[in-house]
Amino acid sequence: MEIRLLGEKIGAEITGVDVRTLDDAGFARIYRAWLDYNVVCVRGQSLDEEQFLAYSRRFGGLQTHPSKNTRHPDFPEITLLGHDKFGADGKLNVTIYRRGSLGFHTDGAYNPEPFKATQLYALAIPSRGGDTYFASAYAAYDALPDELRTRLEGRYGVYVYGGRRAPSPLLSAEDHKAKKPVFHPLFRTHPETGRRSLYFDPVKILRIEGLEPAESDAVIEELTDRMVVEGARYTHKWARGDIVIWDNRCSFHKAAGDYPPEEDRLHWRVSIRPYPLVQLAA
Ligand SMILES: O=C(O)CCC(=O)C(=O)O
Ligand SMILES: [Fe+2]
Repeated sequence: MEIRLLGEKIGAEITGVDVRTLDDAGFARIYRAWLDYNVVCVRGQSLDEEQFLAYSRRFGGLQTHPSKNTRHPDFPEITLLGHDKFGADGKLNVTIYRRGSLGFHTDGAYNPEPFKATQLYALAIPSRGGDTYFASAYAAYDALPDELRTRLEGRYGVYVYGGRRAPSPLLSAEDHKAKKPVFHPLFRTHPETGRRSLYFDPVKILRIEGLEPAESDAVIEELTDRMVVEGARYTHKWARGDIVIWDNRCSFHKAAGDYPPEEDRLHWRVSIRPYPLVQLAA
């Protein structure tokens, strides 16, 4: 197995493994690389749904995503990305095409305990475009001006699915109404690495608790500008057979949303539960 850092501080590539036959020691190396580099790509895999789920479960339990209309019909823990992009009328479904491309974000901020990780498996990749951008939330925290960090210490962001925008068509109207805003501290300590990071998602945030609306909006804007730090980024260029996992506790990501819409860009996607944490053999 070879592990190679591809990006700046984050984003590692793993080659020379078959995740179907990976032993515990091999898995521990991948898991540790993932904690160190926040985003890890295992290249060249050839998996069916059961095999993808079995490998994903090694990172923790799986959580079914709230978007029911993009669930795999036979494997509800799998969300289908890019599938059924054209409606019966032949029109491009922009919600599917642009999913994840609205802005840098972290998955599951609308949950009381957000997903620990998201993992994608690439089934089909377009001839150009369709990258995924990543940025380190540790670096974002480290780079905050002292004044801002002091002002926001102990403050909470309030999040809901869809954030300040109109309800997303990915949720039914009922499911959307049932969603209660949740609170997360803006700065958090990673439960496995002990490192501090910025926890923020401009796509799902409603407000910063305890600030007047104008100040809350201004802080949201400022954090949006500061969440992606130069020198701590990784752009993933997909190949078919890639498995990419990212850590939602310490990184941000965004789909480029720019590939030729008439081409296929298909993934299976799973969300990993926050707890219990994985215990690795020594
Ligand atoms: O399709 C991608 O590149 C990433 C989409 C995304 O944001 C996600 O799956 O959480
Ligand atoms: Fe996402």
